[in-house]
Amino acid sequence: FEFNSVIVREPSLSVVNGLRAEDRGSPTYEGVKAEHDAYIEAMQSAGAKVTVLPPLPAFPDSVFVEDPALVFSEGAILLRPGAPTRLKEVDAIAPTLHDMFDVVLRLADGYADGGDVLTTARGVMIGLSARTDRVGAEALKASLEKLGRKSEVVATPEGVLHFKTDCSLLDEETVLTTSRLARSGVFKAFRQMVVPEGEEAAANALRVNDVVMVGSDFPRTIEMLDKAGYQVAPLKTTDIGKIDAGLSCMSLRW
Ligand code: CIR
Repeated sequence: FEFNSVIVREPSLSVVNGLRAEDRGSPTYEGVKAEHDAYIEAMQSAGAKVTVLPPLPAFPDSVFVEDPALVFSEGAILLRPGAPTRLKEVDAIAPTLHDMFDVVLRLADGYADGGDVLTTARGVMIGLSARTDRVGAEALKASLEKLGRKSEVVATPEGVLHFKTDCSLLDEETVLTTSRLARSGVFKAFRQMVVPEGEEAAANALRVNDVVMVGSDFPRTIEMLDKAGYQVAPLKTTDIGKIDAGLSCMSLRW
């Protein structure tokens, strides 16, 4: 969770057509843009240098820059997002990553979304989901090995978009998780804080340096983290939430 650098991409007007599992109404462009602007500011206040890429109107979900690539201080990996409308986002971000990293690997086969990948001090967790298949997860494991990172393939609860939809890292030994993901036992080696019932979407929080960014629609989670001594920065996620996104989705961090 210690990061110097962050990449984000401006939302395009087409973000209102972003993918969603269930229609709870479309976000507005202005709403997403305001949430994105506040996110950039929060990243800067947390001490990260933010590179802002231009909008891509042909890709409504391209503001969720976390999914087409994975980045580490030792190199980047271009992924293969599992949603057909998102696959070509990879080609759009590749030149930026080639400029910024000496080592850029490319996922060989299958499908994998960055939203399914949780990096912890104990290793990288790759969640299987509707977007990340077994072939993609194994190919990613091999790419991670080339970067000197060990990883394990784990399950994502049924019906949950991404592994990280339901969890985030709070510190080296602590994860914030939903109870459904905690029940699967994947976090046995960690201290777990479970989000209150009804605030499942708060589990996609984001620790950047000393700050834990949390959706401002989740007061009980904010209170729980605050009481536990974390420095919490509430950020509005109401509009991006309508297209199944949370705080980690909007950046690549290293
Ligand atoms: C999608 O379905 O791909 C987007 N509407 C939401 C992506 C969220 N990304 C993430 O959790 N990393």
